[in-house]
Amino acid sequence: RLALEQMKIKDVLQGKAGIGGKNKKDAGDHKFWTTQPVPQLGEEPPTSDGYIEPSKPPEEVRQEPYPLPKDFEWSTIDVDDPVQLREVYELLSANYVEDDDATFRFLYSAEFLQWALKPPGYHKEWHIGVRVASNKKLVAFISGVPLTVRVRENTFKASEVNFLCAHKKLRSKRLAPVLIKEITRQCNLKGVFQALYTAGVLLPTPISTCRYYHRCLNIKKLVDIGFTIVPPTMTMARLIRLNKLPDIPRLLSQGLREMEERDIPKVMDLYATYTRRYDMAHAMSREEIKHYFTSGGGQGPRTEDSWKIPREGQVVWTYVIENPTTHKITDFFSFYSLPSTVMNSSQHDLLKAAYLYYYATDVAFLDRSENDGRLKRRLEELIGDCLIVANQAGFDVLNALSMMDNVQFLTDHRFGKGNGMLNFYLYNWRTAPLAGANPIDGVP
Ligand code: MYA
Repeated sequence: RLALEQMKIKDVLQGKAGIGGKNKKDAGDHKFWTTQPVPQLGEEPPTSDGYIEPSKPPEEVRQEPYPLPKDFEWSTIDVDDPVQLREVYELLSANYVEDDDATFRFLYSAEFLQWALKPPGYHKEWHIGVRVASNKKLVAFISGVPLTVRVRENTFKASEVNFLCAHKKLRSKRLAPVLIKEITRQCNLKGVFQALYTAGVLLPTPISTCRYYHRCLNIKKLVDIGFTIVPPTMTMARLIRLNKLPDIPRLLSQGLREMEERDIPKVMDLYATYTRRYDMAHAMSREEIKHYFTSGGGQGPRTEDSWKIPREGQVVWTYVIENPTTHKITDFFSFYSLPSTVMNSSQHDLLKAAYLYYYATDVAFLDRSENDGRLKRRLEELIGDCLIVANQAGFDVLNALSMMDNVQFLTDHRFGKGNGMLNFYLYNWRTAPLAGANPIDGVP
């Protein structure tokens, strides 16, 4: 454990650039963000929750798109058109988030983009591109998708903003503020006045900051590409042995299997009850449960041993535990695939990363007296199988954030501390900083 903690684990993910040093600006330096309805840096935490600016009636929302620098034009992207989806894929694969020393860059697959951009109720107007007027080349993008979010005791409609990207040749030209204003306008036109988003950079003002943790699976490859190192006190062989996982999930006999459509109502109940533990959660409808847990590329027929069969283009993996006697769904876990391009390795060009997504267990609903230690043990069992499945599916690493109940199993399952941080933000909503269910390392 100690050795693992001493390893240098690369910062990969939306964690990207850390929040420290070079990203830090004084509050007054944020020419754009000081004009926006967000809590400003250094402000006292609010004593009550609520919007910052009131919603407007539709006729008061600006009707014309914001002006772009000359030579550029707006373009609504139709992600159902394979040509346009490919354009977004290509823009992001060459220009999206990189780690601090430009070793890894996210490589969202076309299947992932479809999954992320087309949840139930999505609006095509919230998939916004910028093209060069003369040759129509796509050079910038921003997206929003609708969701219902609960923050403490308030539940409201919002937009989750993601995939903000400007071509490398168009950086530092104040294009990002125009993209953000345009997505805001498009959300407002649909009656949505709140948003949530995450970023590695420090902006005014995070409601929470999480750290990335990484569980190495394919040790040799991760060492080869500089994602991690063999600590001086160890050998490669020993490191591989220490991180070796069983081939077969342990919970098969308890009813572990891939989630199927018939499980949707039960998973929905379990998800809804479990996420009440948290101060902030995505309130998911039945259709959203179906979308986020059972769709995305590569979904196929479920068979008894389908956990062994890698499916081309699969985005999300969800497993349930169905009690063989009562047929109750007692637990589930999920993860999604988000590879990164390895930029300067002669041996490998792709880091196959899985990201821990949602999980829940009904052990959490036991009385506190009965629960003692059981929740931690159950989560360890579930995530243990999650690691086995991810490893069998060919992933090199499983990433997780210091959020939800993750601190209960990160250390025991040999997750190493990454240097990436992810800041969570709310637009036009005030709330005191969220402590998360379990603070870790002094990071809320
Ligand atoms: S996070 C992922 C962001 N993408 C990347 O990191 C990909 C690689 N980088 C780039 O493509 C560019 O560097 C981007 C900035 C496009 C990010 N979030 O145009 P500029 C502010 C918010 O000259 P550039 C994600 O997708 C910056 O502080 N603001 O800068 C979630 C400065 O403002 P201020 C950012 O580097 C996105 C201004 O932009 C970010 O050429 C959520 C400079 O503009 C950032 N990640 O381009 C967006 N980076 O002077 C907010 C820089 O004030 C959504 N800036 O400091 C808000 C909710 C909207 C909807 C509301 C509905 C009601």
